Amino acid sequence: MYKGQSLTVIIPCLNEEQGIERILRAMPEFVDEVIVVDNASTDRTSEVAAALGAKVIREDVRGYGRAYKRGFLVATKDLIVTLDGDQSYPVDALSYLLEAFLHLNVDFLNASRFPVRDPRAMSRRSRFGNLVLALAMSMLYFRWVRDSQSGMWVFRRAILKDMKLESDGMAFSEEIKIEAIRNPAVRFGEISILYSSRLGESKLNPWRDGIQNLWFLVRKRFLR
Ligand SMILES: Nc1nc2c(ncn2[C@@H]2O[C@H](COP(=O)(O)OP(=O)(O)OP(=O)(O)O)[C@@H](O)[C@H]2O)c(=O)[nH]1
Ligand SMILES: [Mg+2]
Repeated sequence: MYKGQSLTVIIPCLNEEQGIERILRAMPEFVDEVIVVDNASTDRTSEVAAALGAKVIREDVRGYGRAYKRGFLVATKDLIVTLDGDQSYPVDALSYLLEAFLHLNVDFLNASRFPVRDPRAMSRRSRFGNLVLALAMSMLYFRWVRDSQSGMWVFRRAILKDMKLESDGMAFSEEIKIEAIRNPAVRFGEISILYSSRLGESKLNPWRDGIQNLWFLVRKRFLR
């Protein structure tokens, strides 16, 4: 519970046994519920997460978006906070994000990884790709969002009922932001956080996911 708001943290994980341990050990006391969504990891992600008190949900179909949609069905608290299981997003910035969320009086707060302060945290190629995706999203949806691909958000669980979330893959991250900015009843904000290099192996396929996400932006804008 944080200033009267109960809190669910959702973390999608595919083979993140190192990261998830560090994150869960650092999870602040005020978090009411932690859900780890695992798509058949072959390492000890589930065991580690369960041992450290998280509710572990198994989803049989792979995919980042798929994992989130499953997690949302299980979440029960007022606010949902998300982050990756690889320790790249700052779990110790939770109270800072919640303060900003409450102070800005928004319904969806996006944690932007930019400007990237640690050059090891993100390759130049990824920085360039992220800039292209941010510009494309802003032009297509008429709203400047610096980090369309950030995996850390704080939002009211109640806004999910008006969202049409279809992506099962990495495009889910931009899709949830589009659904938020397209709804005039949802107040959207963005602030910077400190992004670090991940533990464990990346699940991102930069070219494939980058092009798919760009195509997804166009398709969602014109075909749906
Ligand atoms: N449950 C589940 N989680 C996934 C899947 N794919 C990726 N993830 C998780 O989603 C998060 C984001 O994936 P990452 O590999 O970190 O992608 P990224 O942050 O864009 O790339 P990096 O900068 O290399 O970390 C991580 O916590 C992954 O474990 C999946 O198919 N199922
Ligand atoms: Mg990551």
